[in-house]
Amino acid sequence: MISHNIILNSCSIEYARNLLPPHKASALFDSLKDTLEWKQERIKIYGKDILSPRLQCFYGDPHAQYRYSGKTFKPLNWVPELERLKNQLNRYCKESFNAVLCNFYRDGTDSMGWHSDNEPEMGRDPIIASVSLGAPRKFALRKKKETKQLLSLPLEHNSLLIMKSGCQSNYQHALPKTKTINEARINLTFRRIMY
Ligand SMILES: O=C(O)CCC(=O)C(=O)O
Repeated sequence: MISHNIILNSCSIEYARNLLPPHKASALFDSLKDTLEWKQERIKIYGKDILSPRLQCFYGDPHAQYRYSGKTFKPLNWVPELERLKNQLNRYCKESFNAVLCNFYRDGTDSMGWHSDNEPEMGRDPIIASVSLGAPRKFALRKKKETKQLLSLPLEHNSLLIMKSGCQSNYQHALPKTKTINEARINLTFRRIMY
């Protein structure tokens, strides 16, 4: 795995390609697509109840409960593939992730809006490890309280993005819609929930 560090003013990011051997990454995409308990949630954005523009599910240790967009996510029990990946990432990042929020983008019209992962149950300025499988999509970054986008990083199949110190406290990220993508993508964001 070859990784690159991106250091911005008050935030650091690591991006690595080839997280898994190629045949394992493709098999993992197929298996997670077919076996995880994907749901299209109703979420609250600016006080409005809308259908989320992606499918989601949340796995983790039994008490690693997570509140997000006005909803409480109770973790489903780890499945072996996610638990193995969590253990691998804990070793690589020297972290103790205990939950993973899984996102399924059916095609380029699915997306995630601007936000920071700054829920209090993750503590101040958490580290988040984000695994991408399937269609390539662009990850956008901007400073909090500013509208100018600073970075558009292509997240390839079988890659790992680690959002390190400063990313959640000083910046926001998004996964914008992309008209040219017709294929699905899975994103797994490993987090440490404190309880
Ligand atoms: O799909 C992605 O790469 C972004 C996911 C994300 O921002 C999140 O789960 O908080």
